[in-house]
Amino acid sequence: MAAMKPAHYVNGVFSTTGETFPLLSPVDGSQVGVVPEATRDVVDSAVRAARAALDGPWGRSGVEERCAFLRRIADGIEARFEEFVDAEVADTGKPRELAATVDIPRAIGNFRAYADLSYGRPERAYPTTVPGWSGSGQALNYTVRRPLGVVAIISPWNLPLLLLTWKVAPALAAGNAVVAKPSEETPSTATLLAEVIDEAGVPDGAFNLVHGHGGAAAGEYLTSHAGVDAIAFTGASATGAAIMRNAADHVTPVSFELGGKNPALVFADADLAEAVEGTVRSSFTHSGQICLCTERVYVQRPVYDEFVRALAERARTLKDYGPMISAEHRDKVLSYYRLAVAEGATVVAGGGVPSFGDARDGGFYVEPTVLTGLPQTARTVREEIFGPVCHVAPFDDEDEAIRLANDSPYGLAATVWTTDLSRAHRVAPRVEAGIVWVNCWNLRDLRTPFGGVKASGIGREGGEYSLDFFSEPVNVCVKI
Ligand code: NAD
Ligand code: 6OD
Repeated sequence: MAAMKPAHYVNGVFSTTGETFPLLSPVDGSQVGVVPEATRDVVDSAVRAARAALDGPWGRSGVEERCAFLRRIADGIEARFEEFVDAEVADTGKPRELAATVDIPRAIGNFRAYADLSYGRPERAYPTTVPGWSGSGQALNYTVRRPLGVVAIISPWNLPLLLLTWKVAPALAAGNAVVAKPSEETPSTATLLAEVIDEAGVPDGAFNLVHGHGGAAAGEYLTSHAGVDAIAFTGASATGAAIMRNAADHVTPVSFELGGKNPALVFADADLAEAVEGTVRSSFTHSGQICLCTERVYVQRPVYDEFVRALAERARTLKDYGPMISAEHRDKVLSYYRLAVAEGATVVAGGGVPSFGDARDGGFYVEPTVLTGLPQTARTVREEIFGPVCHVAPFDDEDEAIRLANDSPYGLAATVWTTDLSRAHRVAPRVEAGIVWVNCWNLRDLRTPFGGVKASGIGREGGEYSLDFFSEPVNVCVKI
């Protein structure tokens, strides 16, 4: 595998100066590259480059031109598709099929979707008459949207390019200048993206990329910078809280996509085989390292035993799964496996570290795990683990199912499994979550609102919701 060469990209120039840290493969723990750590000066120069871009050709660009850039970026990623897949797999260890069918195609899709959505976006006009006003008393009010300015984008390691471009595409479409910082664990596809953006001819400074750690490092330098006009962040809820404290000093607006402890509600009338397969996908895809993954499963009592048996059997047969992102994250997940047992859980599948008998034994793997028997108050049931694990508990009726689903500090996503259409429509709106899937999971339409309630986030992304966040309306009133 070619060594990964992450680099900063500031004002159209790539650089790797200064201190570095090693990039490890989660598959076998080997070093696959070195990452430059951005100093406060590097971050500052990126913010200044972004500000200057707003005063230059980028700031004067029209939506047609920006949409053309977005399409060129999508084409550029497509042209280097295999390279992007290789880089995403090297950084995350995720199965190649996942990167090739989800991560990289969605990154391309994000740029194409926002090219379409922002080009077709209407502005509003209001013909106004105010009786008694001097003269005609008539005016034309029209509302135009202008970019926020310099936008900081901070992204996590689990879907590196997908989640970075999910923000970069609408931010650029709306005319902002961007300073992005990807996770320190997954810098490679972000660097390739900078290359593609450079090749697409996007004016210098419109997109800048800095690498490095979060707290007391590049992430914090960026989100506390007085020159940043807005922050779009995806990551853990605790990190969101820290960023918000820094943002408060400059009253910087934030859009937050944060953690989850997502419930699945399986009713006795569900197609059980479908519900089991759906839960296998929703709990174990990318080894549970997707914010939308199910970690709490509530099953109606008549089918509870059968569901647990079938889910555990499927969990035991899973073979081609990827590792945790790092040794530190593996240790965190394993500490929850131990905590669950200490809290009184029955481990019906997994619960440990797999043995492969090959190089993967040096990697950061944990077994897909199914737990039962814990009270709703257990930390294992309340805290986000972000690994391939779910806890299954029984319920008796609809009201109890909804009460259990909502008894959480989080509210990102939920799934409801039922063949009763009326029940689906009754239950879904009562679940405290930003996204509720009925008889499916993670089926995405990029125009729909995406985000969480409670500790799972602030605001919505997707479609016009992202374009709204990345711009602000200005009303002009012309007396006629
Ligand atoms: P994280 O919060 O540790 O890190 C995310 C990013 O924030 C990284 O780039 C990191 O360097 C940076 N960061 C960390 N501390 C910072 C600080 N003090 N100031 C500024 N930046 C800082 O999250 P993670 O471990 O990379 O990702 C996993 C978490 O992200 C989980 O909680 C998961 O649920 C959440 N997540 C949520 C969504 C969503 O859409 N709601 C999507 C993906 C991941
Ligand atoms: O599909 C998306 O648009 C999205 N934001 C997914 C987030 C997944 C979290 O890990």
